[in-house]
Amino acid sequence: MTDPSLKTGQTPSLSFYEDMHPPAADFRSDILAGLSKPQKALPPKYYYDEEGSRLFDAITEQPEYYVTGTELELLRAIGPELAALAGEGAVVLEPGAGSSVKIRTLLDALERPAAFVGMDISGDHVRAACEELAADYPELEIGALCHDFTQKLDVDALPLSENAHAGRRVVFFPGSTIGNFELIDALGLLKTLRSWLREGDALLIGTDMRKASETLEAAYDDKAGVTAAFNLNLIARINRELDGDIDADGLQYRAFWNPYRSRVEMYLMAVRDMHFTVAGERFVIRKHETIHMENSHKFTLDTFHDLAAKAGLKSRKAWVSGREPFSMHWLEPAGEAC
Ligand code: AVJ
Repeated sequence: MTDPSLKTGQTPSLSFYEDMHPPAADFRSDILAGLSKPQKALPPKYYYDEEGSRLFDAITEQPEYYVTGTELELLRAIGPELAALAGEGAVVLEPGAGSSVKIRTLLDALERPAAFVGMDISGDHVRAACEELAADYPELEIGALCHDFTQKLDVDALPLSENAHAGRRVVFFPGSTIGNFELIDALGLLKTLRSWLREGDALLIGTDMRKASETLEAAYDDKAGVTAAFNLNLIARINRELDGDIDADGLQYRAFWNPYRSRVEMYLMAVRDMHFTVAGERFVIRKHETIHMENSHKFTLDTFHDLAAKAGLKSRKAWVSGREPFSMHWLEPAGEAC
């Protein structure tokens, strides 16, 4: 399981680095499959190449995109309550370790946390992020895992100290990333996160909430056009990496609030008929036909608690931001998942 060249001791700043060898994503076949569907669709996980990650960071700085700022503000405000719930010596695990400002806010709020374990599908990414954290938190035991959260994970088997294993586990899943998944997959992911918890452990998860459609549609289609560029960047990536010839000028970005499914849906819409080739395969998109790019589900406290309950998680405490409605949930295992 452990890459012998990366064992403890050879990575001085980290307590451990383990590569769990997540199944490699196949960009080519995923894109071709998506473009072949009757409703064309592209998987949002491919947004985040270097330029895509830069564009996403730029989205979080747009005045209309309240999500990131609101969550951070809320996390800061509830710090003392989180410290009380977690107690001393907690172990924080973060799947998709990305936003170091949020994890730092949490770690700073807690009382002498024992350990942090970052996980990401990109080994390089998680290792770099955790090493940076280790430089600033010398007291903390820090491990990095190259792991995909759809894979099995035995947290008891992680090479943490005995002291850390004894601490309360807090799985941290901020950003309303859960909202990106179809509800059935969100449920599956919650069950997976639930399976990492013992009695007394917790899942701390951020979920964006339903609000006025104007606010939502502006947040996902900012005036400066950064979200549009973020979507069109995936088209550029397909053209570059899969020898495609999609004319991005013939595609317009559209985001709308679907109240019936409680989500913002994002599309690229063709303004005229277009024929194009990707990886040697030919496609046609008709005028006004769309490519479904992404969903961002929004919850109420009740709808999220109902979903969590189906995953065997009960709410101990929820906080709602006073700015734009955004919620943080402290969930604990409740019996078995159904
Ligand atoms: C990263 C999934 C939380 O849904 O708000 C933002 C992604 N896409 N603007 C979100 C996103 C366009 C974002 N998440």
